[in-house]
Order: sequence, then structure tokens, then C-alpha cells
Amino acid sequence: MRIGVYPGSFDPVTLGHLDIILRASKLVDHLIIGVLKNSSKSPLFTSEERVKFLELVTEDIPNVTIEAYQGLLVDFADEKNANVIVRGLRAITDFEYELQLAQTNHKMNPKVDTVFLTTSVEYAYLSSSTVREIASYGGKIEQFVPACIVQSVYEKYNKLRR
Ligand code: COD
Repeated sequence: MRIGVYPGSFDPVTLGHLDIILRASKLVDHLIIGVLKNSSKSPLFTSEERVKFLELVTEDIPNVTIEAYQGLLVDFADEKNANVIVRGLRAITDFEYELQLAQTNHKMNPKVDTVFLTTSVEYAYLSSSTVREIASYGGKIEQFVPACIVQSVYEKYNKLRR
């Protein structure tokens, strides 16, 4: 059985992430989306919220499950008996970081390889940080995130403003 881990912050999940999830789910038997709990990026959404968003967004994809993790990605991948780590590549600016991450992870755990899926052109510009910035100013995010989480993203900012 081929098990893939697609790790990230997903703060929040975007249509770019969803595109990678859909495509990766066809390459493996079971895709586990790993949501990093204690990211140095100080996420806006709690890990529980990020997991819930991903559960909603992937509810129609039968071979995808979501789990939060903390600590090293290679340890999480090992614990899940994963064969591959899936990452998305948007632009050359992603490449240096992704290469370093993949090589470091492979050095730490040679049993797991990283595979890269290139972004679909329509999502090449899209990132969670852009979505957060637009939402923080009350701008429209419907074209950037799955419809089922739009309201929750706005509600988070409304709560923060109170
Ligand atoms: N199109 C295609 N792919 C995209 C898009 C898009 N529009 N947006 C994002 N992606 C891809 C990213 O390139 C990435 O591959 C993935 O989706 C997730 O993105 P993010 O931004 O949510 O996740 P990151 O980059 O913050 O995730 C970093 C990790 C959490 C994987 C990493 O920090 C980690 O594993 N940390 C744990 C400690 C560890 O093991 N460190 C490594 C050893 S030093």
C-alpha cells in the first residue's frame, strides 16, 4: 500500500492546496494530510480549526485523512509508514526552501522520499498569507479558498476585531 503524507501549515487551506490534495490522492492509496501544530509561523488558526477546515474540504475524497502533528516531519512520516512526502511547487522562489527541506528530510530518514507536484497555473500566485491579508481588510476571498470555509475565515477576523 502506497501511503503519502502531504504536510503543511494550511493556515488556512486554499484552492491551491486543494488542487495538490486532489492530484496527490490519485497517486497513492492513502493520503494523510499532516497539519503542523506548533509552527514557528505563529498560525492565525488553531491546529483544531485547520484540521476541521481540511476535513470539510476533503469530505468527498475517500482515501484522504487529516492529522495534526508536532515535532519532525520525518518522524511523523515514519510513524504513519509513509512511502512519500508530497509537496507543492509554485515558483522558483519555493524551490530553494523545498530542496533544502527535502534533502534534510531524506538525510534524516532515507526510507521516505519527497515528490513535488507543480502548481496548476491558475493557482500559481496563491498562498495562505495572501488570503489572510485580503480577509483581514474585509476583501473577497471566495475565489481563493473552498466555499465551505469562507465564512469561518471572516468570522475569525471579526472575533479578533472585537
Ligand atoms: N499551489 C501549489 N502548491 C501550494 C500552493 C499553491 N498555490 N500553496 C501552497 N502550496 C504547497 C506548498 O508549496 C507546500 O508544499 C504545501 O502546499 C503546504 O504549504 P504551507 O505553506 O501550508 O506549508 P509550509 O510550507 O508552512 O509547511 C512546512 C512544514 C510544516 C512542512 C515544515 O515546516 C515542517 O515539517 N516542520 C516540522 C519540523 C521539521 O520537520 N522541519 C524539517 C527539518 S529542518
